[in-house]
Amino acid sequence: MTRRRGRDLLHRWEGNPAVTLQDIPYPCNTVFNGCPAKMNGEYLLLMRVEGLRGYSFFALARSEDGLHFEVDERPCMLPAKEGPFELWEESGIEDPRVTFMDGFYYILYTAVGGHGHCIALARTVDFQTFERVAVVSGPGNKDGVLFPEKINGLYARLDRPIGYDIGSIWVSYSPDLLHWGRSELVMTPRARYWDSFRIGASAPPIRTERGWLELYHGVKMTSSGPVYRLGTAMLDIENPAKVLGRCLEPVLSPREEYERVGDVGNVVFGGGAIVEPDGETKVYYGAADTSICVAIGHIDKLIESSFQTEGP
Ligand code: BMA
Repeated sequence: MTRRRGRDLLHRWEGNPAVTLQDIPYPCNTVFNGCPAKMNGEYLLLMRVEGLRGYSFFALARSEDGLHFEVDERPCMLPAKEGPFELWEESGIEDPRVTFMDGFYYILYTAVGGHGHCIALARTVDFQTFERVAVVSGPGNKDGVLFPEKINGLYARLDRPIGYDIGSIWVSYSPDLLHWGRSELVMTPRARYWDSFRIGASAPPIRTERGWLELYHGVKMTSSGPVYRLGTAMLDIENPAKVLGRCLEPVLSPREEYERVGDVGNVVFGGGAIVEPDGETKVYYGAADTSICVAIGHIDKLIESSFQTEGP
């Protein structure tokens, strides 16, 4: 008997979408994507929301089970209206990615200013007040994710500079989180594949016994526009520029109506994951730039997917 394969390795939560515009207690345009964190046993989701004035800011949702969320009464972080960050954030802040390290929740996010997209770093201990640390890239860079520990004595991040119009994933290092360098190429788009047009890190890297598991987004350009999917790669623990494995097949593709249709259709845009003690992994993703959804898999299967070699 032929084995019938699942449509995707990750299984959608049947209650999807988890957060939509209707869940936001104030007027706004849309909900894009979010990154999860756990604090004192509570699940938090730091979300990119677009307000009526057309720029994005961050809002916080809370949950006891990581599935049913309630959104706080007010946005938690707005674009800076004064000081050195004002210029960098004049058109909004986007795509926050949270990493817990040394007692702080660090947030790499995209600062959208008059000169383009830059990566900025903020930190918080309570998700109520956020301290801006620094703008940590020049314009033309985004999709920054911080590793949860130092590598060979240095902080490390993945990011996505655009060179010759090609978006690839790079790694950079820093002694103090402020000064970054020693940049190396990690992965490029692959001609013809689901990730042929552009790629970027989606979730902060997850330490596993086989290496750093990276959930990344890949874009394929079609005659009716881009399709955003989610895939896996495995990076060497000591040297993340070394790719040990990379999926051939995405682990999540836009198939449901809420992923196909919305402000930007055909988008599943990963934001982060929570690995539970039993290995169950909840992946949070933006669907069609209109809601935030949850897809669930086992960490072992995700690891396995990053070493996939079979398939025509
Ligand atoms: C990226 C970001 C995301 C968005 C995605 C798909 O560049 O702007 O927030 O979900 O595009 O439109």
